[in-house]
Amino acid sequence: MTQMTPSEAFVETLAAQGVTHVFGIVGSAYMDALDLFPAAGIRFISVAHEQGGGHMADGFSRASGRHGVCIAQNGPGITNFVTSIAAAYWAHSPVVCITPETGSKTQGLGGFQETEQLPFFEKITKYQAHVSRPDRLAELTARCFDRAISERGPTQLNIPRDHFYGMVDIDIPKPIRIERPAGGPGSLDAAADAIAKAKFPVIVSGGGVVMSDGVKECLELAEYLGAPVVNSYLHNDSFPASHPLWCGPLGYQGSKAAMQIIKQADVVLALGTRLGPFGTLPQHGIEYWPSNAQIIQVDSDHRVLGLVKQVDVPVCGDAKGAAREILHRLQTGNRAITGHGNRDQRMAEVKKQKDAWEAELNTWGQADGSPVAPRRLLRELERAMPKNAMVTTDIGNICSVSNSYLRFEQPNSFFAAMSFGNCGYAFPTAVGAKVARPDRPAVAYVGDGAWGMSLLETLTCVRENIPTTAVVFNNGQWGAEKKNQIDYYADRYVGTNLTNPSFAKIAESMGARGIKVDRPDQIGDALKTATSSDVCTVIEIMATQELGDPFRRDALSKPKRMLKKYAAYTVE
Ligand SMILES: Cc1ncc(C[n+]2csc(CCOP(=O)(O)OP(=O)(O)O)c2C)c(N)n1
Ligand SMILES: [Mg+2]
Repeated sequence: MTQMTPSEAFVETLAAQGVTHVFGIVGSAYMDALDLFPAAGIRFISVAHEQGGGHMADGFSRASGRHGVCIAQNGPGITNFVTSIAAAYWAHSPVVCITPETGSKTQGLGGFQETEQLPFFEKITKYQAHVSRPDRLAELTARCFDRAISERGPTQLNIPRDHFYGMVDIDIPKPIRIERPAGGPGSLDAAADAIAKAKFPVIVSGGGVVMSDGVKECLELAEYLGAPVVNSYLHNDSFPASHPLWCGPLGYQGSKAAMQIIKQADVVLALGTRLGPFGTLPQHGIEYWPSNAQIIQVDSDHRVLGLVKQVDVPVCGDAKGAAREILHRLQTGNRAITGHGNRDQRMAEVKKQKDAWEAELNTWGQADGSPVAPRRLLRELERAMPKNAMVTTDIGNICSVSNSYLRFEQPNSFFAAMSFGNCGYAFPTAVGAKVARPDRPAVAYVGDGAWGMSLLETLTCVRENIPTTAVVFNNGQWGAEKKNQIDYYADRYVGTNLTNPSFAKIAESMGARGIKVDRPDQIGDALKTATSSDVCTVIEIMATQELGDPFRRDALSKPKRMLKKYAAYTVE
């Protein structure tokens, strides 16, 4: 045991857990520890808004596979984290949210910046630790880091501010990193049996494949079987897009080829995916989920097995290990592989569906003109995107349509707002990703409405020298929501039109580079300039108001009104 102050114990524990960056806004509540960050080898990245700091921790984690860490002042600094921690929860990001709290001696008296900080995060964290005594600060700090990684999600470390002071005798805990099992041998055998008998096996490659570093294992299994691979919703980086077996992403604005292929499956191997309800809804008018197929679902979290879709073979295991074990069983057991007999037909079908989808994408909404049509600008961006880029996407109509135009060769490249779906996610997440991987371009796709929520983090990029690229789609509307007013509310626009300033000029006045683009032929050059630059760049693309399919056709219906006053508001 060594004698030290709790602040020293805290920063020493962070360092022992491999922490190199912490995102947040300075506050007196933890200044005694913050003072030691530089000496402990930790860079404190000072952000513009704590929500941005939480998203940056998320982006840092998703790009690096390591913890993301954020910290703020008790009370309002902490409540500002709530949205970003909820987003990180649904992105399965191991973010440690450090929440210094009002002093234990005055808790409950209603002093300055006091609020109960644990309830806000109760349903959006995997674990919450409250530091009840200074001599437990190191222990509980370490536990938050261990559990964030092993349970794949955010954890909260709540520290009464007076517990940074005093003197303790402790040992700094060693990090606990568990080896994830591939799954039980019985369920892996059953999975191999079902796959061996499949005439048309299809693999859904999910986020778990990325998180377990299992793309290689997924690819080897797919190649051995000649099984087409579709990405689960918003995990477009879970299989190399140039591979002949790749069919593209399922879900909202996903690939018609992927949908037409999985529709034909008699056995589906859902690898590292919870098969979330939003990500498996019918799209493009295609009911693609093969309800008569046998479904094998592999996930390291037993709670999501069979939760949304009926499954025949649940495997509680790591995606990488399970793919390797299933392949091993197929290669070395006595099972005849039915799918080997018709591999060529399957490959021909994959090629046919992909060619048809590409042909459609090449003509759909590709008009020349100024302002630029959404599908055209997305195709131009896709063509100019550096191969090693990391791309984040926001929630909005154009961002969602981008799902069809974002293809990746390597994992840890695509960080969408996932199922929490908050506007304002993409840009700070790209900033965090850029901090984690300064060697790779980081590009955020953001609608103009969502840009209003997130543009302030341009300040962070300038102040902290983080050369992130934001591509802002200026269509003068909260387009995704306006689409509902068009489809369901007889074009009555309440709150969906936006009057905008020049976002390029705002960027310039913040000290970043601003590029305004209003013709298709300028887009590629602008993106290349931005992504090869060492300053934060905001590309403002003037876009038409054209809108793609709505998000929630499943949840809306034509309005009925009963009161005379509102009779004109009924839509037949
Ligand atoms: C924090 C938050 N507030 C509101 C919404 C509801 N919402 C979903 S999409 C959207 C419109 C997005 O508009 P914009 O960013 O301009 O992109 P566009 O749809 O025009 O491409 C809104 C308001 C949300 N998802 N998140
Ligand atoms: Mg918009």
